[in-house]
This record gives sequence, structure tokens and C-alpha cells, in this order.
Amino acid sequence: MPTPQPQTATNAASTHIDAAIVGAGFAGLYMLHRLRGLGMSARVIEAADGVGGTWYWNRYPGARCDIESLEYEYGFEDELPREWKWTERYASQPEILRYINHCADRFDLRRDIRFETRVTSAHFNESTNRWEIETDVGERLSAQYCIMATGCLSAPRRPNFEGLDSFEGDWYHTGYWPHEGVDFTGKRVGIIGTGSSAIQSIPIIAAQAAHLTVFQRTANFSVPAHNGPIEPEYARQMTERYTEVRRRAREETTGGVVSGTPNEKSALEASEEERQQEFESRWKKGGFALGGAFADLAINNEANATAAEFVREKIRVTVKDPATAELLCPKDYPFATKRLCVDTNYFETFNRDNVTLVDVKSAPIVEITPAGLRTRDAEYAFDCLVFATGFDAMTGALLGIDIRGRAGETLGSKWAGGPRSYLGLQVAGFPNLFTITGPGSPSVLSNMLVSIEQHVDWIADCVAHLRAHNMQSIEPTPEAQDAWVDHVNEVANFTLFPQANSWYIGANIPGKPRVFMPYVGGVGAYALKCKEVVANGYEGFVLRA
Ligand code: FAD
Ligand code: N01
Repeated sequence: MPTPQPQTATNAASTHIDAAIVGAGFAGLYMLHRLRGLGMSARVIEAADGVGGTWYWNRYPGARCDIESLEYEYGFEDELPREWKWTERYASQPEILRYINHCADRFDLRRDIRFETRVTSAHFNESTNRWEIETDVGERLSAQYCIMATGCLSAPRRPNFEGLDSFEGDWYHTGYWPHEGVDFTGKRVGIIGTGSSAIQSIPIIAAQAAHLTVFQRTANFSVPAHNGPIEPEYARQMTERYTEVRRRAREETTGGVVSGTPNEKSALEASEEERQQEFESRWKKGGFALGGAFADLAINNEANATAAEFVREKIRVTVKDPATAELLCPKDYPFATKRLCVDTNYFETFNRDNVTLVDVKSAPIVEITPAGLRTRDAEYAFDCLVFATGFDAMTGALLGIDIRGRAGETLGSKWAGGPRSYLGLQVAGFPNLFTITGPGSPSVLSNMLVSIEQHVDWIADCVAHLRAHNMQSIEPTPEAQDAWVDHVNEVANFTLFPQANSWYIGANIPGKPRVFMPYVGGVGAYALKCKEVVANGYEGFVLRA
């Protein structure tokens, strides 16, 4: 196996490798494995001191996957699913992190990973056709290919509340949680945000804290996980037909999961009784099953309203205080147009005496004070604050690096009006730069493991093709990119997704261009398009000898 060799030819201090991979989450690890398989020298650079990405950083109480564990795992190798046994339907963060570490060892990946190193810049050198990469520890790499496995939800949004530095208690962000954990016993805790991270952590923090105050700006749709041990017979069946399960997930589904059958019927064609039955049976199944209750929930406001009202009724029945229940009912965007949350006892938690819900839409947070927090209407005292305020999603980690392509043009300037990419894989003007699950691909709208593997395989096959044909570089044509961006927008606008102020559309970051970033056309259709592009001789790309 070739290992990176220091070279003196072009730059005394830089290490020459075939490929630099930024990030050691699920994507970066599999990319390294595939490139090694091609006999290439590759190096992963990772800011953390361990593998895992999302599952390394997000150690807040209650963190777990919302895609069933038996589908949220690697599928590229047949033995892995047989040798790894998940304990729960939705695995917890520690268990997923153990799994990723197991995979890193199983495939002997660590020796090519540089930990505790952040890539600060990546510049394309047009005379050498190579990427010159710099890190925060002064290391330089020169690589023919630069592969960004930097993650879609890996740039936590640092709270920028006035006065944060004056806070005398402890504060945490769910996206970079202390490794040693936090004991909230006897503490007065305030949590800001009610997205997936908050919804998972609130029940657990509430059970520990003396008092928990939840600051909600936008109520969220959440469905019960019904988490628990995996039924052994179900696990056996899934493992036995694993190859077929993964093929179907990749080729035949919208979201990259085979569990849960989407109903092809319109909600508006069903009788009221039929609708309720369908919703009810899916609510009982738990997880994302409810999202597939009817075919038109994502595209027709009237149909969607029936599901939205079903969830609101569940909230009203669960939460005893009618005013709190009403505040928890999402009303200003369609059902599931923000990432649907999957919870364990979230709404029930508001029946506890030590939990208070505060609406910060009507009276926003004005500042953090030394003793706690002040909204327009009141002051609150806390020992600890938890920011579950989310991420600069999809573009944050990429734009955190000074990436320059042809003629020194920065990715930031190319994306000033929002991300533009061909297939979410490459950007015009940035040869040999790949973005795994980049904007313009299904990525965050899917089971990410399926989308990650599809992208890694596509990139590895592409690189193998270039090498086999003595090609030096690949990049999309501006025309192909424009056409794809138009298509991504067109498909998104056909759905109800753009009606929500979600992170999918950049609405959570003040000043971020409002562009629907993921591709909503579905995993199967997208994978087919990627295949066709290759079959047509890398249609839309320019390959240079
Ligand atoms: P990441 O896991 O985000 O890894 C990216 C890595 O790149 C990080 O380790 C980061 O430190 C590193 N990095 C970034 N920039 C640099 C730099 N400049 N230099 C060096 N290193 C850098 N998806 C699902 O499909 N199902 C789920 O159930 C699910 N649950 C989730 C739960 C949480 C709490 C969150 C936040 C996300 C969840 N996701 C889920 C999405 C999740 O991000 C993906 O499933 C998947 O883990 C992403 O893997 P990745 O390797 O692409 O990126
Ligand atoms: O972040 P979010 P997240 N004042 O952006 C609020 C994945 N994930 O970390 O909606 C007051 O969803 C903000 O309010 P609003 C999953 O893909 C999965 O929870 O902007 N409030 C919102 O309530 C998910 O979608 C799991 O009005 C402020 C919250 O903070 C993605 O990661 C678990 C505020 C942020 O919610 C991100 O989830 C965790 C302010 N100034 C994460 N600023 C699973 O279950 C922000 N907010 C698998």
C-alpha cells in the first residue's frame, strides 16, 4: 500500500499524495478505504482527535440516530453487518461512535489520518494541476485530488447573543459537547432551541435538572421513536438480505430507507376515517413512517394540513396544560418541511413540574446576562445554558476553508448567491475538487449513509476512470452546472419545502442566501442520473489529459 512520500520537487515542505480527504466521519473514512483499494496514496485530515465526525462531536444527552440502526450503517461490505450487532432500534451516539471506531480499526484506517489538524486553505495550482493544502499546524500537502468530506452538519452555529461572555454559569452547544458529559443534577438550566438536538436532550436534562426552561422560537413537528431493543428476528432478516436491502435503498427509494412503505394514495382521496387510521397506524410504528402516510403530503398544502392537524391533536392530547400544548403546536409551516424530529417523551416532558416553556417568538431573547438571560419581557436566572441552536448547514464547513480554484477564484465568491454545483459533486472552476453529499445532492434529505456511499463510490470510480485513461483532471462545465442548479430549484419549488424557514434553505443563518440546498428529487432518481452521466462519457464534465 503506497504511503504518502515527502517530496522536494515542487515544495520542500509539502507532502505529495494522490488525494487529500478532509474529514474523518463516515464519508472520509469510506473514501480513504476506496482510494486505498485503487492503490492510491491518500491522507485524511481531521480537526478532532478521533474518528466519527457528527458522532464524535454531538455527545449531548439523548443523541441518537433517527434512521433505524439496521439501515444507518455502512453497506459496502457484506461481513460488517453480520459482525456488528446494534442493541437498539435507534442507536445512541456512544454506540454509533463505537461502531465507527470499530470500522476504522477493521479497515486499518488510522495510519493515514492526521488528527487534531484543521485544513485552513486549499488552492488549485493551474501550472501543476494540483491542490496545495495548508493546515493550522503548518503542514502542507500537495494532492492531485482534494475531497471534501467535511460534513453537512459540522459547523455548529456559535450563539452570537449579546453578553454571552458575561455569563457566570456554564454554557454548552449541543454540537460540541464536553467529552466527560455534563451533570445537571440540582441545576437551573435554560435551553435555547427546539430542533432535533433539543428535542432529544430536553427529556433527559429535565429528568436531572432542578428546573429546565425551554426557550422556543418555532414549534416543531415531532413523532415518537418508540425506541427499544431490536427484535432479533427482524435483525436476522435484515442482515440475511442485506445486499438486496442496500441495493433497494440506493436504487428504488426516495429517502434511502427500505423500512416503512410509502403510501401511493392521495390524502385528499381518502375518507376522514381512512386518513386517521393511516396516520394512527404510522404514529404507532414511530419514526419517519408518518411522513409516508400519503403521496401528496410534501406537495399539496391541503393534503399536508391533514397530517399537520393530526400531529397537533396528538400534542394537545399529550400535554396537559392547554396553553403550553398550543404553544408547542407548529402552525406556521407545513408538516415535515423542516426536518421531522423523532423523539422519546418530548411532549410528555412538558407535563413535569420542573419544566417551563417560554415563547421567544413573541418576546425574543435580548441578551445573556451574568446571571442568566433576558427576553423582551422577563429575566431568568440559570446555572447552565444549553444552546441547541443548530448549524451553518451544508455550506458552513466548506466555506470555513479558503478554497480557491482556477484563476484564484474563491468558493466563497462563486457561492455568494448560494451554492452552485453539478450534481452536488463538483463545482465549475474547481478541477478535481469533490464534495461528498454536497449541496445539490439528496444528502440531508436521505439516509446519509446511503448517500455518502453512493457519492464515495461515484468519486472513486471517476478517479479510477481518469487514471485508466491518463486524464489529469475533471470539472463540470458551467452550462451543465447551471442546468443542474435550475433543476434542483425547479424540483424544490414543486414541493412545499421552500415554505419553511428551515436550515435546508439557509434561513437559520442571518444573511445567508435563501436557496434550497439539498436535491429533493430522491435518492433513486438521483443515483440513476449519476449513472447516466457516466454512461454518457461523463456528460457535463470536462476531462483533460
Ligand atoms: P461528518 O460526520 O460531519 O464529518 C465531517 C468531519 O469533517 C468532522 O469530523 C469535522 O471535524 C471534519 N472537518 C470539517 N471541516 C474540517 C477542516 N477544515 N479540517 C479538518 N477537518 C474538518 N443523518 C442520518 O442520515 N440519520 C441520522 O439519524 C442522523 N442523525 C444525526 C444526528 C445529529 C446530532 C446530527 C448533527 C446529524 C445527524 N445526521 C443523521 C447527519 C449526519 O451528519 C450524517 O449522517 C453523517 O454522520 C455525516 O457524515 P460525514 O462524514 O459526511 O460528515
Ligand atoms: O438544529 P436546528 P439542531 N433565538 O437548526 C433555534 C440533524 N440532527 O441541532 O426554528 C431562539 O434544527 C431555532 O429556532 P428557529 C437533523 O438533520 C438529527 O436541532 O430558527 N431560538 C431551532 O429551534 C437536524 O435537523 C438528530 O426559529 C433560536 C433551534 O435553535 C439538524 O441536525 C438530532 C435562535 C435549532 O434547530 C440540526 O438540528 C440532532 C435564537 N437566536 C440533529 N437561533 C436526530 O434525531 C436558533 N434558534 C437524528
